[in-house]
Amino acid sequence: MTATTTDRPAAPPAPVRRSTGWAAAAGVVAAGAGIAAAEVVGVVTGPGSTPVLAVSDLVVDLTPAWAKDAAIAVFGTADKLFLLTVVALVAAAVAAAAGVLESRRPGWGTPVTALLAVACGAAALTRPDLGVLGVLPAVVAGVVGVLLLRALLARVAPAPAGHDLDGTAGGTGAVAGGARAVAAPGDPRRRAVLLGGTGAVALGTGLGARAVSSARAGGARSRAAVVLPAAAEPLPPVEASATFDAVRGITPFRTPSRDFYRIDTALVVPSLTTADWSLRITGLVEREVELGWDDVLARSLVERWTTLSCVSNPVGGDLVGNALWRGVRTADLLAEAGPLPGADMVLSRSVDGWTAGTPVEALTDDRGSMLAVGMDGQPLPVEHGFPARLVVPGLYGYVSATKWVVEMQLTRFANAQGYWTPRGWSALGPVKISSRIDVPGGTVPAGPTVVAGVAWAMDVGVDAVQVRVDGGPWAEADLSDAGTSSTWRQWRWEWDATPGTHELQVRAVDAAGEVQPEEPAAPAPDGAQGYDRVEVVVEG
Ligand SMILES: Nc1nc2c(c(=O)[nH]1)N[C@H]1C(S)=C(S)[C@@H](COP(=O)(O)O)O[C@H]1N2
Ligand SMILES: [Mo]
Repeated sequence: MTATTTDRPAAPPAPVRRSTGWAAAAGVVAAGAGIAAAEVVGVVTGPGSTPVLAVSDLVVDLTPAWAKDAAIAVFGTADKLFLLTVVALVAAAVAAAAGVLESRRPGWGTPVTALLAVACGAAALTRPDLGVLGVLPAVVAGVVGVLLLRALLARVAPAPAGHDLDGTAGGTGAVAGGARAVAAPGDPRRRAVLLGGTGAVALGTGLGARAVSSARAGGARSRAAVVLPAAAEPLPPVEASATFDAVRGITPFRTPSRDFYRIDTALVVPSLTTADWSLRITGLVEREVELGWDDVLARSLVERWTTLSCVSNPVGGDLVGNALWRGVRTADLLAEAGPLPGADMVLSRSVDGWTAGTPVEALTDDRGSMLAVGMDGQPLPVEHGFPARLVVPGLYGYVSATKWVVEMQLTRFANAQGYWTPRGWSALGPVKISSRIDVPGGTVPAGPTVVAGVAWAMDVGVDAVQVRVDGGPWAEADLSDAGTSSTWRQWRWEWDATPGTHELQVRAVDAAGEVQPEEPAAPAPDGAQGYDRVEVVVEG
């Protein structure tokens, strides 16, 4: 719209350039209105079926490992917002081009818009959780987009020359009440009001439809109604004195649910109700099993502290959390179905189509893998998988921790792959031994200084944590009592800090005597490795 202001008052304005800006703006507004109309349809067909989300979801699926890694490295858990912004900008650019094209070659913008709509519809069809009706929003977006593009262009950037190109703002409160109110296409203010008004109505409609969609989504309401039965043998609470939580700045032993990292490919969190949900155990089994919510709660529930971590977590990163999970042992569930001898993988599937390939052994041995329904005594938060997810101690989330899980298919690694494997991540993902320095950081006064953090060596357990200053000898840190072989352990070490700049390093040793390797490795393809290093400035 800035293109409307006359840049050189002395020279007569160039008609083509002036209408180009309006045409582009009309294209963007028309596409926006189409997308908003699609959001309204999406209230019925599902929030994931609308063009913005269907396309973004597809982009997520097509994103290679390095790009995912880079996005997480730069944006952390704001990577989704980044993606949606990019998709919106690209869409706006294409829509602007369609507007300009249509204004110069009337009729040509239609096939471009239609093609875009078809592409959005096709994207929706690739979504595993949408049926054929999922294309409906794209169709509506296409129709609304084309009709509105023509209608708007006729008013703001009519093709033939010879219009009043006078740029004076003559609008005398002629707020666009309809096409007639803006009959003078030459008046920039009226054009702006028409486009701005239409855009605002579209934005309001789109956001309103989104709000209705999320209000209708039953997950949160269903979760509020859940009463979780206690575990058969509830764990005693972890005493504060068993932790190092009192150390200022240390990671608490238990990660509060609201602080628990969230990683998934879902742009709209699947919102399941316990009534909608069921889990099927299929594939290489003696008998298929299907369990509803009540069936799960009727079984004996176990409780276990488990530290969950993401393969994308860099050394020293925070894509790791520790919670008390409650659920049904996967070993028991699988036994009900009777895995056939050839099966070595469970391909677990989320309601949104995401999959993880987990060794059958990890789900049946005694490490405590479960179909979790509770986190820290509450039903799972919706974004952490309500009503049910898998939790497998010792494996990164991408090969095990399926949220909103609805199927466990017994299969073979030779025949199937989880979601991330064809995208460049290892088929197997045991969690690497790791340690992290939480405090101190930055600048500290000289003298006694607490160095502290967390370390984990999943399934084996942390036996020792060692710290060194400026590459000197390793010193033994104290370990907190809280923790098991399937959780992290907090550690602390008293350092007599001397003035100057120092580098602290940490490493863990597991109960089998394995020392955390120093050689650095990037997260892809199977997890980061190396020592966490922190530079500290000590003031004298
Ligand atoms: N349905 C679904 N489940 C998923 C994922 C996903 O993308 N979709 N991501 C996995 C990954 S990579 C990780 S690290 C964990 C993270 O679990 P959280 O978000 O509860 O911390 O979830 C796993 N489960
Ligand atoms: Mo992950």
